Amino acid sequence: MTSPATPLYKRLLLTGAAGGLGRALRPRLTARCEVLRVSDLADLGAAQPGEEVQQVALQDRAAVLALLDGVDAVVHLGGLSTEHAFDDILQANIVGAYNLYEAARIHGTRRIVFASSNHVTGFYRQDEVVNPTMPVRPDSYYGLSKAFGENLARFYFDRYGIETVCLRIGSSFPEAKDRRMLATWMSYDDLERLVVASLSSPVVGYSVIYGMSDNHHVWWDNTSAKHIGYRPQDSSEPFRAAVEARQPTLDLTDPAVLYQGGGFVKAGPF
Ligand code: NAI
Ligand code: 15L
Repeated sequence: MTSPATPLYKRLLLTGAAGGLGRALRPRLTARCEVLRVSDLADLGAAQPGEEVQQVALQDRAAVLALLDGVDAVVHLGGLSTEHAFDDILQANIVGAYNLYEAARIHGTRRIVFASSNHVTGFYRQDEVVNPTMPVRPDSYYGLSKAFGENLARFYFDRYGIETVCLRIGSSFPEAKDRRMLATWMSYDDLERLVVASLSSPVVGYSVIYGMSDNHHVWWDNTSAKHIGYRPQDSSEPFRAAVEARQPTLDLTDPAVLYQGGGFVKAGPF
């Protein structure tokens, strides 16, 4: 956990708070706001000091409207986080994101940090370096839904002035588990740094940034998002020896090895 700081917002909403990243961020974001409203489809347990808890399905428009009441800023992690049948993705990630932005507009929410994904550009090859200004190449219905979320955020900024930082998160887990993650990994401490930078940077407008630690071999160039002020401090290198021992060779004919999206490029059909 990084060092505590003064609150950035009066009421901050964290969606997807029961998930892997939500559980990591929940205790870390309490210090960044006066009240942390945590929400998920799943049970979140009792409210901790400084918290409010609301169990909400993102596709429930009326419930999401109530969820945003009094909220100054959102860290939006909620939704399906891997490939699924299109109809399920549609409800959780597309209708859900629309409901969130519409509620933000109605309630005057100022800023949203949107958990997008590297799968928005998963069909670039692993021998290419991609930056946030390049065209999207989604690798799945999941990646498509995140591209929709990014476009939705662009529209709500251009028309209504709601600021968004889209985080194209790589692989944020306790450890880098395979060769691909040596490039895509982001530690939970760096995730916290990235989210806090996105919440505290004075002007973000509509911004897109890849979420990765300071890894040696990378596929993404964040030069165009320097204004966010994100400074990763961790690296996947400590995991390299164990990963390479477990996975000594790579099959260069496998699309999951050729493309940045890994297994997502061949997931399904559902
Ligand atoms: P997760 O699957 O562990 O958590 C997602 C949470 O959203 C779950 O608690 C789930 O109950 C909730 N949820 C799902 N459908 C919902 C619905 N219809 N209404 C309300 N809540 C719903 O995923 P994780 O790893 O914590 O990721 C968080 C966010 O970050 C996701 O949006 C994911 O797409 C994104 N992301 C995560 C990456 C990672 O490496 N962990 C990489 C790239 C993006
Ligand atoms: C994601 O978008 C997923 O949410 C996460 O579970 C990982 O699969 C990650 O991408 C990744 O690409 O490793």
